[in-house]
Amino acid sequence: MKTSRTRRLGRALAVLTLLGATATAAQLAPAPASAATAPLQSIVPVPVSVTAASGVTFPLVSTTKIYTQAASAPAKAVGDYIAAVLRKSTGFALPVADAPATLPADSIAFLLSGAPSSVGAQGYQLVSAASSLVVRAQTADGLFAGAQTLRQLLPGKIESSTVQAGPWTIPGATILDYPRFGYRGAMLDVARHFHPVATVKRYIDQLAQYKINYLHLHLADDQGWRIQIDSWPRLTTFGGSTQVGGGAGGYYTKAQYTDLVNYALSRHITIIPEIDMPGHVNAALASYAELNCNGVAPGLRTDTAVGYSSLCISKDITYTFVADVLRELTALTPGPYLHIGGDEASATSQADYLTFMNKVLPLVTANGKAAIGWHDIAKATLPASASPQFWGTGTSDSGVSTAVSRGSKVIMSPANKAYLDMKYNASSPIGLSWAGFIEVQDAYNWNPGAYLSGVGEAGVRGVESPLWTETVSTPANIDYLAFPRLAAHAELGWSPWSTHDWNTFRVRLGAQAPRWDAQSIAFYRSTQVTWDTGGTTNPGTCADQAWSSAQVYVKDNVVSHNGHKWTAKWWTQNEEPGTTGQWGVWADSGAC
Ligand code: TNX
Repeated sequence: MKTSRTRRLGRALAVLTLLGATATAAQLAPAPASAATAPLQSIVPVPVSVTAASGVTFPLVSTTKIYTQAASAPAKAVGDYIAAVLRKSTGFALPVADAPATLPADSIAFLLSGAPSSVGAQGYQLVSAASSLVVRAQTADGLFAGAQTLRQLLPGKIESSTVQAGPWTIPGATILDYPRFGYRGAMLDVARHFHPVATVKRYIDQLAQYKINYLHLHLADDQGWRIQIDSWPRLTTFGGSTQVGGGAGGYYTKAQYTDLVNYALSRHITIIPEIDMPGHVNAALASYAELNCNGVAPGLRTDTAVGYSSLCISKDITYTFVADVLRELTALTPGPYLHIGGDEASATSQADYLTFMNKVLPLVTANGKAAIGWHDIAKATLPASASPQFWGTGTSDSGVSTAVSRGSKVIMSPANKAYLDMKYNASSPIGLSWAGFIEVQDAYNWNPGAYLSGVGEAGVRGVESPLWTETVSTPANIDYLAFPRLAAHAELGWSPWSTHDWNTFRVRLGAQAPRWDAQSIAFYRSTQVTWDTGGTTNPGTCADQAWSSAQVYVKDNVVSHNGHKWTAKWWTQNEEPGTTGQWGVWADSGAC
């Protein structure tokens, strides 16, 4: 392979750039040789800055203690949470206690003091040194984000639910980190196929690992109504009794839903309930004849057609119904948002749609909540507190840009980038394809802050990954469509755009595989990514020519090629071992 000096220099400079503006020389220090991908180079979403402390490690050992900010219940909860994660696989006791003034040896601490102000309300600083690992933040949200990074600094088997052999070594480093957008969401459609509480909790745990802080639940659609509403009980007892394909459906009682809300909050995730209206309402129309303009209830539907149902815009009872539902939802919702749907209302005339939204948007505000709606709601004149959620496949929408010019912020879910229910390719066993196929690189390669015309970074509230469930009925189905694309979206929502780089992202993504395997996440093993095996040996033996031109190698990866063993000195792609020169990226360690 021809490798001119200029090309190699260019590549070296590219590496420095992709490590981000705040990268330091220490970041380029050799990483520990044992792991498949060095932990400091495998964090998703990539932190704002990572500075390695050369030659320093923090060992997690049987005598390690976890200390949290004295007298802070939220900080203690973060300590208890991470202790529970780490105890399972290490078997260590890991007691959690209030932090003393001076930390003893072998401490992990979560402190609400001393963080640089740049961490803001959701960020953190993590310093791992020989005898302590200290996370500092201004809020428990920030401490929790730091705890997620801490998990990723340990080998993937830390995620195992059974005791594994150590050693559990964390590289010495200083990490400074805070999010690009305050809103990082995922949406789960529990209407098309009902997903029970345990499945949603499992998803919440998965989301939390990637610093996602909102879970939007699509609670009602044509095929089912999934949340108990006391003033309209048949919505669930009848309207919740089926789902796509004709299965039994189901719904959350208020107690179950509250349990979910609280579980999410314990993972620093706020649930946003969505009732889709005025379209997507067949389950409600089937449950109550009086909600229909003709007074006749249609039958329940289990097909996947859209755009045929509408609330009756001219009837007063429609607004009694909506007010009741929003009032009861508000009582279940500690978070700031209610989602009112508003998409694909093809059975509602344009004039009726505007009449409806002009009556319903103020009802949301009257409940003390801010409205979110699919971006179709921007056909109405929105209050600045309302957020349109963009789900189109183009890059402009005049309603959305007008709303932004009036002070609204957009949630970015472009269907051809962010929809988790799209197939990866033609052979994906589940998923839809109306917005196209979305491979991992497609899911990653777009800039939410510069995507829609007239909508700059400041007009964006954040990124959300919707998972519609027409074809999704099991936890394994969720895993397969969400992973790895959810991690790509999480990085778009959290990490500064200056760090955006597919070639480093795919390496960091590949390093998640042992974690997902340990958690039994049935992810899609895209061929665009080289998935780490989780072993402590590097790929390649002399019996097996392990070098592949299609692969990205990070520093210290060892491969065999042409009868020699080679160690990557640098980040490299397409650089054939054995091509030497001033900028060569492979060190020859001799014949096999
Ligand atoms: C469009 S996106 C819909 C949903 C479907 C989805 C399937 C949106 C706001 N509406 O009703 O489930 O496509 O991808």
